[in-house]
Amino acid sequence: MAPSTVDYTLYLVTDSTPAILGGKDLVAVVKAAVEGGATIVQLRDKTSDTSELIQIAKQLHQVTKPAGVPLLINDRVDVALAAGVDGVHIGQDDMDLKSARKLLGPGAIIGVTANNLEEALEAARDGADYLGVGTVYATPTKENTKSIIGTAGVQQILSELAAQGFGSVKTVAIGGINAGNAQRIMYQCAATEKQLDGVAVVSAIMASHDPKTATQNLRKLISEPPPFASSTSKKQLTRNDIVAQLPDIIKRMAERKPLCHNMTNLVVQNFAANVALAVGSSPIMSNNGLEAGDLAALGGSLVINMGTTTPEMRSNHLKALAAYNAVGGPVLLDPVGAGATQHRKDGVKALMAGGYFDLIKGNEGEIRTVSGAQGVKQHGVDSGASQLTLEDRVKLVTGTAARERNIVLMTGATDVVSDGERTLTISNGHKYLGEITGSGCTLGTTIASVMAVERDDKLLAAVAGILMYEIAAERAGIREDVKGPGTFVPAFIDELYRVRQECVNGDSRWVDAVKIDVV
Ligand code: 3NM
Repeated sequence: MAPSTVDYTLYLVTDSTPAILGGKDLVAVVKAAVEGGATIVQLRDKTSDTSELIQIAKQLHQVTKPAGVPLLINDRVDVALAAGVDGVHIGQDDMDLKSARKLLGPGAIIGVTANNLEEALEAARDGADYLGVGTVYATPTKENTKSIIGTAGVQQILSELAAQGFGSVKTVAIGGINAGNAQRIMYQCAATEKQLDGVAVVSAIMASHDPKTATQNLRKLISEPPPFASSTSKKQLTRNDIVAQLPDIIKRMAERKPLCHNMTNLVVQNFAANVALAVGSSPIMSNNGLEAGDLAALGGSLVINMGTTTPEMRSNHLKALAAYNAVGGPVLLDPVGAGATQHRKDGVKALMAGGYFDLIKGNEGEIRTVSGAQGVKQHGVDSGASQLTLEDRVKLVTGTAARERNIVLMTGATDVVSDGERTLTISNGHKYLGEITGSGCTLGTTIASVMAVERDDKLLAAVAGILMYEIAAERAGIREDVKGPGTFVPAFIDELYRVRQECVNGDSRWVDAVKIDVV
């Protein structure tokens, strides 16, 4: 098979260890996977003798060849030659690519493991047919991997390959990929101009008790956009468009009264539930991941707020995230105090590796942590003084949203919100929002409430939620009965309720206060 015609969509890497293969027969598993739709197979066996390996390779080749599925051998050029298979996969510590090519010839398929940009560029330069890019996520299958690079690391490699003229080298992501994340990885890694050609898995197929069904399921998932993908193209937003649509969006939310599921911190649970009621959604404050599946089926949205975090909460968050992702229910991440402690920094990574967030909102320190910036030091949950210019904030928010293929909101005196293509700044709000607890958290509740209903354009939904919230705060802040933060809170809840009622009654004068700029 000519290397250029290989289909890398679903790449099976074998593993014969008892922990993965169990009592199953290797050849039978590969046969089932090929029947299920694996498009390329690599025999990876670090323990068998050379003669045994050649035997196994020949047996596997009898299964893969008739199906037109290439078979490669991990590391062992000699075994590939002896068994007459299609090529090899070489790791960074194996024989070098040029020597392998000399021995195998131009018709062989040769792939290389690339854990970072330098390795990827070198392999592409030396003529690799494909790169196994990873380790995407931590995996017990290969514990001594050099580093976990996440989807962000894969994307960085993809865009640099394209930028440096290696757009034609094929790429598969590897490490911790399974039915729960394959679709999201393909989706998020399609954000750059160079897309992934497929995913490589070991345990997701080799450890399955039904490898054929597991393979079929993975193939199906990879071929379809994930449930949370936006189906419509992104229309350019102007200030006038937004202002014109705002009252109707809030009205639709109030009439639909969507469920807004809040997994939030101990400090703001009551306040967040009252804000949800005021804006017109139906709050449920369940922190139990085991009931998230039932709740996700009700068509609402989810807020995951990392405040007052514990290890148990993280596991509940991950369960709920998976449940909402599976049905495309919008999920908002509020990485409260993300840069404050190591547990929270790890938490952000674990949550972003565990699922897709339609929107991530945070203050400057939190969004910098989400973006992967090193050395962010947050004191508690406050952002502290801004360290970035507005231009830098715009760049960071737009870049992070483009990378994650979602919406990112950085709050501040001027909020910056973007879906990676369209970026807006909003300067509404009142200083008392900074003097009460939970104003950031309940902004998340408000935005999630709108996103539950306004799913086609989630950026527009976010903007509507922010404006409703911040203009209600302005109205509350200037009321005569408001003397300070204490009297502000009930007045603010009243004003959220009044804005919503005005929208329902067709009174849209409140939008005159909108302070928004399209970047
Ligand atoms: N190579 P699973 S990770 C074989 O990062 C291999 O280069 C990796 O196993 C790399 O699909 C890995 O079970 C194991 O997570 C992947």
